[in-house]
Amino acid sequence: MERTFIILKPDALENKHVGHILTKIEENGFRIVGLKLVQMTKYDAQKFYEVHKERPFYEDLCNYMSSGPVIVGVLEAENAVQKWRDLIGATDPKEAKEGTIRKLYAQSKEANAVHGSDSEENAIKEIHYFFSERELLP
Ligand code: FUP
Repeated sequence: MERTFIILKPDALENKHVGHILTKIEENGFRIVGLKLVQMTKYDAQKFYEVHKERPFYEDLCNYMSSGPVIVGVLEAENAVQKWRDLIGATDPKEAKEGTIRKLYAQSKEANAVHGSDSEENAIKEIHYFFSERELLP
């Protein structure tokens, strides 16, 4: 079984899409092994998105991700990383396929409802950034 790291972003909470997104997670056979509400500081966001620090959107993205509460979580399934990325759809909701979470609930490339790790290696790093071992189901 593989694990992936997810974030329900500030727009998902603001627009009251949390229940819909959790339903999608359950309907698609993921096991929720960690889930909690977090208010990121700007520093938290800068560290989390450090790989993007040279990109033009980095500053705005870090401000956005620390602008309100988010829900961070850990999901488990076979091929969880790819399975979650398929379910969330393209970064830009205009390009996301019908039925994907971003197509249904995202507002823009920045306020795009959810995050998902892009590799198993990054999933492990991201999980450890937000969760201690005792916060996760075995
Ligand atoms: P994704 O893996 O789909 O979340 O997308 P990326 O890793 O390419 O981008 C990371 C985050 O940067 C996205 F979730 C949203 C943000 N972003 C922007 O704000 N503007 C852009 O043009 C591209 C990405």
